[in-house]
Amino acid sequence: MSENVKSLVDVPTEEFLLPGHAACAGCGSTLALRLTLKALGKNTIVTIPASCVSVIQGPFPLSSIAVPVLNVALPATGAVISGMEAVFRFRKEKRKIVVLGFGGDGATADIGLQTLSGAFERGHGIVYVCHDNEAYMNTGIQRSSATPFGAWTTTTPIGRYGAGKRHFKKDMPAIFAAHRIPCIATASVAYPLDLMQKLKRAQAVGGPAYVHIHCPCPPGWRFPPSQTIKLARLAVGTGMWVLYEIENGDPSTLRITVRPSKRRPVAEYLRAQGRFQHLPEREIRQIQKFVDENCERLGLEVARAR
Ligand SMILES: Cc1ncc(C[n+]2csc(CCOP(=O)(O)OP(=O)(O)O)c2C)c(N)n1
Repeated sequence: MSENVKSLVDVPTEEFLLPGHAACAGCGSTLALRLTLKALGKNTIVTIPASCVSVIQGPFPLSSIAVPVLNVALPATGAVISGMEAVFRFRKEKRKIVVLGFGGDGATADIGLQTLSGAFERGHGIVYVCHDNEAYMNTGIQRSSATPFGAWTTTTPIGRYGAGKRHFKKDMPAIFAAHRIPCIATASVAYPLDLMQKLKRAQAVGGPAYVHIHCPCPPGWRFPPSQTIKLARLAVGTGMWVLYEIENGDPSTLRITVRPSKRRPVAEYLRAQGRFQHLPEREIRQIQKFVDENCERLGLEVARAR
């Protein structure tokens, strides 16, 4: 299998997420899992905290995941994968086993942040993927700290008791950059080659690696299942989600990997989803300003299409 996934011919043909899983149609997280396992290969052990993915994999003893899987409590992933990696190291394991954590944004940005921060600080040889569908989807669309500003969720309602989420999305890659781990990357299910390339690199660095994948969710974001890739691409095309990688948390190494030729207005992305339908123009402008500033900070200085 090629170490690089630069073109379609390099894509591994082996599948480790098999048909018959229990995901919703158009689920971005499922695609992220499929591509992640494809890139990391058969010597992967995946640890999954409570999330949509722990349901998607199927009920015990049946599973659609064709590598060893460990289901753990929502806050525990960082601690579990640290321990697993330490045992392999202690035993001088000869096989190159990839110790993978695969958690949602709730598990990563909120409930499991402490154990993950500890794992990164101790420098374990782990790969952690956040499949970010921007809310606690498995329990019925509650807001997480990764939910974007303005989004409707069941805990950020619209109407008498609210106007959608009032806080901006927490910047997880920046938080982990402050841990100075060797490899941090953002990815999108709309750019599978870029995504797999980043996972290959995450696997190769040997130290902690963090890959944050943007994963549209049709029922949670309120859009038709056929539009998942279109929306994921629009997130990148508007600058709502920027694809980059960074080494050792050093800002001078930050490299944008997918650069839209012209950045589309964020309104195009927001208007395509039911969760943002209530937003007044004033708040769309507020989001545009936030996105413009973030793009500038990351060095994505492409002209905006009008
Ligand atoms: C400590 C703890 N709090 C709450 C729950 C209930 N719970 C199970 S899955 C889940 C949602 C997790 O959300 P996220 O990590 O974003 O993954 P997603 O469901 O979106 O895939 C919650 C809140 C739990 N299992 N453990």
